[in-house]
Amino acid sequence: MTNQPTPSAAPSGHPRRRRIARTLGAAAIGLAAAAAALGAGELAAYAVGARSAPVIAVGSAAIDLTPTPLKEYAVRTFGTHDKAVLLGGIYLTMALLAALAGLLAVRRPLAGAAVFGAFGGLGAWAALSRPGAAAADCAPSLVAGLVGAATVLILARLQRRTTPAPPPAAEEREPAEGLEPAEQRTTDPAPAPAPIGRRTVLTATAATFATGALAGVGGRVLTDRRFDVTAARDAVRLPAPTRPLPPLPAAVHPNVPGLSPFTTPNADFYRVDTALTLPRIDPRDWALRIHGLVDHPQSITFDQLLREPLEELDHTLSCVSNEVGGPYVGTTRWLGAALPALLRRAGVRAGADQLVGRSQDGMTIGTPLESVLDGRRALLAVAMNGEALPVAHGFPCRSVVPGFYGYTSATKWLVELEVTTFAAFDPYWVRRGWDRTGTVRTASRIEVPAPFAKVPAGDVDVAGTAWATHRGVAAVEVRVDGGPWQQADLAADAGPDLWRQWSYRWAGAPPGTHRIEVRATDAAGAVQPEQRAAPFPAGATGWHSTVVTVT
Ligand SMILES: Nc1nc2c(c(=O)[nH]1)N[C@H]1C(S)=C(S)[C@@H](COP(=O)(O)O)O[C@H]1N2
Ligand SMILES: [Mo]
Repeated sequence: MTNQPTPSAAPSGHPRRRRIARTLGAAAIGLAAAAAALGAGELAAYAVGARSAPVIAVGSAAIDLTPTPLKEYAVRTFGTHDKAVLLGGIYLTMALLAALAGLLAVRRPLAGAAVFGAFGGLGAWAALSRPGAAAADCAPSLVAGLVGAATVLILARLQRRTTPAPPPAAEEREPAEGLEPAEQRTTDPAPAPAPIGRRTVLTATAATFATGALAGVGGRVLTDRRFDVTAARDAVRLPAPTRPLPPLPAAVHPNVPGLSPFTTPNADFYRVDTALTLPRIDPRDWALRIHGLVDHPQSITFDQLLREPLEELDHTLSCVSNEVGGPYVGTTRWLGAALPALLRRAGVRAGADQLVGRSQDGMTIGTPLESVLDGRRALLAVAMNGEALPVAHGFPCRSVVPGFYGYTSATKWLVELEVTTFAAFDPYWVRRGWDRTGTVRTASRIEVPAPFAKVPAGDVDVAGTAWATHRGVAAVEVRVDGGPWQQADLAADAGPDLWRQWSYRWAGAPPGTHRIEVRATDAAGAVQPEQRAAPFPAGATGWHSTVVTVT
């Protein structure tokens, strides 16, 4: 059969090129409708709140539903970029589905619209499934679904009017041939509207896409601005601690170039959490509820918290997901109110054995209550390194309990403390199979020389950090090429809640490729085991090693 180009529409007489152009046009219609949908969703989120935006809601639900092994893989592979990778994946998937919905829509407009409706429904469900969600949170997704469906209907209708039913080429239309006349009758009631130029449709599609993208970016910017707490954070006047600590002695750091500083600058402190958008809490709206198995439930405002006696605590926080030699550990000087004093004021009842922290975004973190009350310096922290907590690290208040990984002790954006039992409640990570106690395992890492570094033969400085939080580090040993273990020089000990930095002079290093290994011994005398264990379910074990080339 021969192809008969229509007078105005075809970019060229060639059937294959015309078909490609139509296909691309249809896909573009889907993408434009998706952009319009997301733009509308972001604008609606301005009214409701950042985490109700469709992509954020779906992404947050995806994080919670991701099986633990996949989550571990993501953290291991993408590190702190895991959230960007997730969002990129969601946008890409949506773009593909939207393009397919566009292809569907030019043949069956209602089916294409239904895809967008389903998207909106999924987003609404995701938004409502978030902990503490309000009914209004589903609005941005519903708006997005409606706008997407309407847009794809309008654009698909325009597209169908560009070619007044050209006699289809056999290979082009065969499967749909039987349907075509019926369908055209239902959607294009006679008399058929005047045909319009292909260019018009293209322009409308591009304009829709641009408007949607602009609304999306603009909506996000406006929402960020509306819920911004930078000014409120800047306005926080931190009281002087009633128990100030002296500055750390310089001797805690073995002055080896390339070794990380003893105290981690706030900007470099690792961040691990499930928050796709940071909770932004104005301290004037914040209150901490202490309840559960207590005689006198409490509610404390931020001003009241700042009027409590504030203590300083130098402490090394680490993440259970940290691999051997990994970066998810940092040392900071916290400022905060003593957590045990507040719990005692509330009157902890007999039988309670778990303290559960709840964050504004619904995270739950459980700590053994006995440990919180055993005399260690557990804090409700309001500042790190002399600054109000950065928003990413829990502003305005988080808990800190030395000796535990972050996932069992360090609730950021803390709004609730519940005194309960392990039998009664499994917190977020425990429900996902992680160890319910989360005691920090002894760890040590080589930082200098860097992995695969080339160093000149002779004396080589090796240095790193080791931590066994709340037990303390008693010794660090280093060996080269599986030789005898040698004692490293430990820098000054600033306390058991802190990491300890160390150095070792490798005298007369000979040319060649060498493997350096490290292991630490905690203050109880337990030597770090050689056996490798993955972070799941209770923290990584094994010796860190690094390979260097001596030239
Ligand atoms: N609200 C909230 N608090 C949280 C988390 C979280 O996902 N949400 N993650 C925990 C984990 S796993 C760790 S390791 C620490 C990390 O704290 P940081 O990001 O300030 O380093 O926060 C803990 N507190
Ligand atoms: Mo963590």
